[in-house]
Amino acid sequence: MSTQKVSDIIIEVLEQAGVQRCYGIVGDTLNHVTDSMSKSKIEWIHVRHEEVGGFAAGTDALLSGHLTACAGSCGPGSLHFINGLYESHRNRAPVILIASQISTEMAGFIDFPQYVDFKSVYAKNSVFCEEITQPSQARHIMSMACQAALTKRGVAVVIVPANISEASAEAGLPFVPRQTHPDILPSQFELKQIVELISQHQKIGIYAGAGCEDAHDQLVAFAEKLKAPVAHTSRAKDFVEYDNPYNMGMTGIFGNKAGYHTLMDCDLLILLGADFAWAQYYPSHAKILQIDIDPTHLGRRHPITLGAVGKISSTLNALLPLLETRQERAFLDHCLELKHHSDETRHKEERVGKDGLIHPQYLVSLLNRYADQDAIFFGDGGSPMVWVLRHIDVNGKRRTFTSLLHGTMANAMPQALGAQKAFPKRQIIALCGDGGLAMLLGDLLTTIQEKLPIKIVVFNNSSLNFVELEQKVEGMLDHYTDLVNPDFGKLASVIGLHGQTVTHGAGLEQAVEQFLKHDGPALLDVHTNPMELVMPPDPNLNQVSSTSLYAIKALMSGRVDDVKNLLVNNFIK
Ligand SMILES: Cc1ncc(C[n+]2csc(CCOP(=O)(O)OP(=O)(O)O)c2C)c(N)n1
Ligand SMILES: [Mg+2]
Repeated sequence: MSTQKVSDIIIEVLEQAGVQRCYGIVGDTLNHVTDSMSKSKIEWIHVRHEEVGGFAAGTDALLSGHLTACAGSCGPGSLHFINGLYESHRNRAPVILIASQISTEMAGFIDFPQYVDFKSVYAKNSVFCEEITQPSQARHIMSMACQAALTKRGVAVVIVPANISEASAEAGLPFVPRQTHPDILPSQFELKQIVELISQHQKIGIYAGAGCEDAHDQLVAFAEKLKAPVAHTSRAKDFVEYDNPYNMGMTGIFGNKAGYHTLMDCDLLILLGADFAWAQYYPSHAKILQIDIDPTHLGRRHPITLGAVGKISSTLNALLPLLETRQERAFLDHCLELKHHSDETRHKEERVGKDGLIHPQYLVSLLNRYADQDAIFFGDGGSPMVWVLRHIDVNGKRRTFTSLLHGTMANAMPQALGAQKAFPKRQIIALCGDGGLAMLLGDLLTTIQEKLPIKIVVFNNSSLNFVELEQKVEGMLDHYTDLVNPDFGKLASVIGLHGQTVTHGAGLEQAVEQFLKHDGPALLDVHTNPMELVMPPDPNLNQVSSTSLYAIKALMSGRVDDVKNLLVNNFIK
């Protein structure tokens, strides 16, 4: 009977499932797998920290549409992926981790060095998590892992002990990973119920989520028929914001008044593929209709009146012919007026401050102006994500990514690496916090080694600013948020990137323009104003009075200038 080495089977199944790239760091327990991979078409991307590989693989998978792999050595090696893979899993990216393990005769045996129980680490953060304990299981387990990642959309983990990967397996049943693309629609009865509920309401608000990917035209036609304002979640920005006269932007703490009132003042709220978590931003009096591809999402964030399961584009296609075109647009016009005011305020913020002070909004408006029309932007958890969502305009080709489901720091540069791998010719821009970039700084070296010409902008505010501002808004004095930074521009130059540091608003426009044109990896370190509050759309009295409380405490401890700057920058405009 013919036999095949398990490591060769692993790589063969990965190729059958469409894997083109694998991110990781080698190690002894992984050697047979990497040896087999080196003879395949799969490209190995050598990162400096596995967490970076976990972030990069997820973005690569989401942008390329292909299953993407990570692989690590036993113990600390495969453990290090955890935060990047948490992010990727939450973003529903099809990724497979080959977590190599110490040989089975030692595994789990009285705390053998480097043994980590990967099942207990990854089981809850994956769509599949199994160990190959017999060579004969390899093809079956690998096929089901790839299939789960592709169809359930998330991270699959296969644990492979070193002695298993080098063993030979007899040819067994020819399992292969399968992927299908079913169209899912509510039943005819449910469609009728939806139409009836819509017909009973006048002030309709639409809240569009990431489920609206591929549904832009249907969504605009739906809003047009109902004369309904459309608010969107952060993850739906790229699919909803452009060419849409009904777009109101976002609600929630990063949103604006138009988005907020679209949800709060309607009498029927229609959730389309939206799973926004914050209950305080849902209306208390309105009826809620929810359509989502995932049945478990129905009513999980807020009680609803009616729910249906369906792909948003197909469901809207089915609903559109059943709906009358409305003429009444008072609610829409009110929201449009609010949107107009929010846009004006937004543009007013995009300026150089007194004495050349660089407002982060100004920096992002320049990136917005000079970036390519199909650029891909990444914002670090922290304040950069807010500026990306508010000040980058999309157009159907640009993409924006922020970490809002996992809410992690340090995602932007690693995710940009993965995006540049998926799209070598597109302009990839990472907007990084000074705290975020420093967290995974070692992988700046990956831009050189892997020849990835990403553009990195550092929002250098010498602080963990998002948290500092949270502390102030809660009326506390800020603690433990200071950062003592190097000159990031010089640091980048030393390791081989194009690096520049800008401290004054006067030279910023030219610097941004040239930096974006640079042919190779580049880093622009920009000293930005640390006193920029991220105000929610309807700041309630509580927050304003808490900020005043901070002001009183800061004054009492002699921090007069801090208070003055905070007031001037945020309240006296
Ligand atoms: C891995 C991780 N650690 C800590 C936090 C808590 N946190 C959220 S934002 C933030 C500050 C980010 O600072 P920086 O990257 O400098 O960006 P800034 O807000 O200053 O622009 C912190 C500490 C987190 N979200 N993720
Ligand atoms: Mg910072």
